[in-house]
Amino acid sequence: MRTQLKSFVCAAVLISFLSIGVKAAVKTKSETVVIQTSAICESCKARIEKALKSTDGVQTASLNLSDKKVKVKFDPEKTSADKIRTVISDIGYDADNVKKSEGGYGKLPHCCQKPDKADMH
Ligand SMILES: [Cu+2]
Repeated sequence: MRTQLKSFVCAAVLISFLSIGVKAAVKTKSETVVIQTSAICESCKARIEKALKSTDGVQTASLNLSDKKVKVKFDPEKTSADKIRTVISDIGYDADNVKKSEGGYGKLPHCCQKPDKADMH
């Protein structure tokens, strides 16, 4: 009788641990990354946020113009911080150590083009 009770308690504890584990797994399907961009103005902000929000796996994206950092919440099963940097680079902005793509940069309005220091000579 005692052994039965013991194993019942063990099973109950195990089951509750398992369900906590499952809940935790569901919760961690969201990661946040903060990326330094080369945005300049409101329309840069809108352009970057729009491109990110239409990227599969991105949940939220908000760019702060005072430090030009974009905070992105994403599902790590669908996308990654590296892919997100590539999206930003493709539309013409630097993203951390990923340099802007020339193609994307050329399509930006002039006021939104921020030349590299090396290009200014
Ligand atoms: Cu701009």
